[in-house]
Amino acid sequence: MKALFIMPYNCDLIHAVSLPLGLISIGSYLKENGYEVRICDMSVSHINIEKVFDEFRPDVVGISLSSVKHIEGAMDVSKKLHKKGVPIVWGGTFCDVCDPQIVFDGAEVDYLSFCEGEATWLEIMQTLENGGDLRRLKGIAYRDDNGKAVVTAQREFIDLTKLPLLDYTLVDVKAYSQYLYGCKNLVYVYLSKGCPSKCTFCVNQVTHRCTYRRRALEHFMKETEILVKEYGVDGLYFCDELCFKNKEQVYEVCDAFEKSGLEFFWGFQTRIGILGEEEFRRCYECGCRWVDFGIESGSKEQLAIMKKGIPYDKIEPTFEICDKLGIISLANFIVGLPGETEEQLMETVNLANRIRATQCSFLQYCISPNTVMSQKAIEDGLVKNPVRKLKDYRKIDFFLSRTDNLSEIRQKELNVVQSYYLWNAVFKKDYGKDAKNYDLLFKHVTTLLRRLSYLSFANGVRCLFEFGYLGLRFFTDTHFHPGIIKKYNLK
Ligand code: B12
Repeated sequence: MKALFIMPYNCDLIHAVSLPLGLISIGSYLKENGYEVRICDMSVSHINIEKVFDEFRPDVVGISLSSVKHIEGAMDVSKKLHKKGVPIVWGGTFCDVCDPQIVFDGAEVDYLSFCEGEATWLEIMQTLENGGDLRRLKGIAYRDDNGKAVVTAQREFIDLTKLPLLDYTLVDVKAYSQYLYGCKNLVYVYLSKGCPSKCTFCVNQVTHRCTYRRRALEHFMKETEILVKEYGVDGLYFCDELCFKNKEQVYEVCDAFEKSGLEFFWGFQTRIGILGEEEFRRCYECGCRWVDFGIESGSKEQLAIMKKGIPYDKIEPTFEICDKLGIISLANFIVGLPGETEEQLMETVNLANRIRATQCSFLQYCISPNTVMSQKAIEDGLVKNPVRKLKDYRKIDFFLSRTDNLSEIRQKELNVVQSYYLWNAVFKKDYGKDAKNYDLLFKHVTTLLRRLSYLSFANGVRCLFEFGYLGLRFFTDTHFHPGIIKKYNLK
């Protein structure tokens, strides 16, 4: 029995490259259980997927959609492979939050698989092997005879410590290496899943039901050794939504890194208030060079609405600690929140100006399917153009803001605030002593050049156009709106 997994072409042409960890995890699990697996990542190389299908002759095809940016590619691949007559299954974070009926009405897909894929896939393979009915499986959706979407019972989470090591031979690891923060060969990795917080804008409440689970550190260390020794990896970007739940976990991981004697830099995402100066110092000693914080807003009212739950008085001191230790600190904000006022945006900008973050990033709020915040905005009648068709999901874009502006702030003002900080980040020279000058610019240009090397002519032109369009927008927003810059005191 064979499964072909596909990471579709990504229409976000300037995105970062990331190992398809979800597919590698499912693939490793199936391999361990005796099934044959192939992973094709169309977001990092040019692949004739029909040719691969004809050569490999899989019994089932799985397509991964981690965000709305994969919809276009997934629709295209499904259309090409559906005629081959094997079941097509979509999975990944987008599927966890989408409306299944909209997906079935818009794409040639047979099943949706929700949340974690490992156990579901094992059952898919076993069921197909025994000639059973996939519609009996938990955690999926299928079309009934009238075309109506039917969702089966929810599947329990698995014990992550029981999963096998990630089998990196399933992909070409080199294709995912990135230049970033002084690393020449950085890749994304993960040690945990989920986050116990209940932030109303986040999909975590659906995807991980506010649970937090960790993988076996021993497994993670073995994988790290393989990545460093066999693939020359020199940087690890933890893509965990919450890398450390408490201080103990920091020391546990740092001790393991130190004991391993392996050399690499690393960085992670955390919440304000979990780690103090001692923990950040220990992290730095063990190679940590950057930390990503979700601050979201400077307005206490907005933070309360979104149930962010971070101690406001610890925001500034935390960035000071990072600055003192030489850790690159990234502060992420969301602007254009439902009902957000100009005064609240000013509070956010003031906070961004006060903290000593290496980089501040402002994303524009977009309706995100199945989140508490979006549901409320829909109920409050703020959303004029709700998603009705699969293609509508593609309008969700945190940079180009193609969905309704739900705040009380003019769209132009939101654009200028966003562009201003982004422009400054990209053209920022100094990213600390361990990083390169103009580190972010370097990263974007190298990613773009690499993408151009394998894109088709049409997509290459589209990629350049999109890159140019965004660059021009950020430039004009930043240089031709002195009134807005003065009004919000952008620095
Ligand atoms: C790495 C990452 C990226 C990478 C790309 C990942 C990839 N290869 O596609 C980069 C940096 C490019 C990225 C970009 C963006 N991302 Co992102 N990203 C992540 C991140 C941090 C980790 C994903 C991961 O590898 N997890 C670990 C693996 C093991 O889990 P997994 O991927 O979920 O896979 C499991 C299941 O989903 C399922 N599964 C996965 N694929 C399949 C396929 C099949 C067939 C089946 C059955 C099951 C299945 O089984 C897997 C194993 O259990 C997640 C947050 C998170 N921690 O999950 C956000 C996340 C997926 N990203 C998100 C967003 C919003 C974005 C952006 C749109 C943000 C932006 N700045 O514009 C961009 C989109 C651009 C793009 N190119 O996709 C959101 C998605 C929200 C949503 N509603 O869809 C998330 C959930 C973060 C969040 N909390 O908001 N991202």
